[in-house]
Amino acid sequence: MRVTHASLHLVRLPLVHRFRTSSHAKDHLDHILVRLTDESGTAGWGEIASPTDPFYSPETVDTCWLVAERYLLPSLLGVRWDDPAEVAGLWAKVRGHQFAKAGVDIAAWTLWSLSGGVSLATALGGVRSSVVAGVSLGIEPTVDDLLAEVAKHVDAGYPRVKLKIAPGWDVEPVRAVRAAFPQLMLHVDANGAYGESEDEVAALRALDEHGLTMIEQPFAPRNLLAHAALQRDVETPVCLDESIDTLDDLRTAVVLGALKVLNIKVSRMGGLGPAVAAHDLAAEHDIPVWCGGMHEFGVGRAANVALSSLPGFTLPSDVSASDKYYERDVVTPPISASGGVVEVSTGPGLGHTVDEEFVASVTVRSSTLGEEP
Ligand code: OSB
Ligand code: MG
Repeated sequence: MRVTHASLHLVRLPLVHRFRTSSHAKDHLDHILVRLTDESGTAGWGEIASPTDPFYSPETVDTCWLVAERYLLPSLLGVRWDDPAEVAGLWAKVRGHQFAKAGVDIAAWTLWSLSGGVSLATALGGVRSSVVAGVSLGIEPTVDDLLAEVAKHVDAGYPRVKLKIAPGWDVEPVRAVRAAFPQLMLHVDANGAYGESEDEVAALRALDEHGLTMIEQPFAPRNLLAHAALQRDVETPVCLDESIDTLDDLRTAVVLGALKVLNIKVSRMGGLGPAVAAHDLAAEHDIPVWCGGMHEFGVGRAANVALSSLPGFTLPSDVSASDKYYERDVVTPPISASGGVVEVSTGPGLGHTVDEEFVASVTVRSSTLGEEP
């Protein structure tokens, strides 16, 4: 396979519901869609799902654009490769920039699976025909607003709810949601907002009595020692998200006892190949995994569903239906859920078609490289 032409499309979609985490709030998203074309004219799409600002990771939409245009696409264009697992090796010299790498890597996987007539899920080693989805709920203005949001998604059939927490918005909302939904599979995600002060650690420990499935990323990304210390003190599994960008991070975290559950994000790991490798490594250590999301548009969302069909993804993934976030998605059909379950597409490639006319209508900026096929 040889990619001869590539384009980047900065696409803006409004969110149907404002989303607040411990660090910031947003009401629309700008993601970069990546289109790779081979000699035959077949096109594969990927998505760079970086947030605009460097609050989740050091990357931003602008750094992703720069790195993709200046380093990643030039290292891929015109080069022959047989397997998309090789593609990440083409930019091995580029340190970090996982989100930018992931978007180009996804496009290479979709192009390859589409050309070969197999589904992306099959290409990745998926075994499930459907995956269980959970929802991630932001910080709401009041506990009553949060209870209404939880009720809406439980009524829609989602079996697992994750709540964003931050110091000052933790024990009280969790207690209220637990009281109203005693059986719900519930977990919390702090996006690294907690420090190691006595009060903040006490609040995290106090969550232990609410039967949570996990406490996700309470401390700063590089602070593996604090996660290990908390895990020694609580029964609730500690889950890592922002701490794990590479397989080496995961090996270190395992040795330290800093996690019992792993959130695998395609974006954070730098692509589908590295995400599958993280899944395999976690399985060797009996660590259950689930697929986290970055509010992906349909391209990245379909890739997340495909990845979630691998055997180690035994916990519900953040692969809720497109309509939780967007009125109109960039793919047809959009990703849909029924009773909290998403079907894994069996069609070639993503199994969803990019609606190029709609994409063009919501594109803010674009750029092309290589010869037109
Ligand atoms: O930590 O999982 C996170 C969104 C933006 C930044 C960080 C996170 C999230 C989510 C989104 O929780 C979950 C989803 O895409 O459904
Ligand atoms: Mg998280």
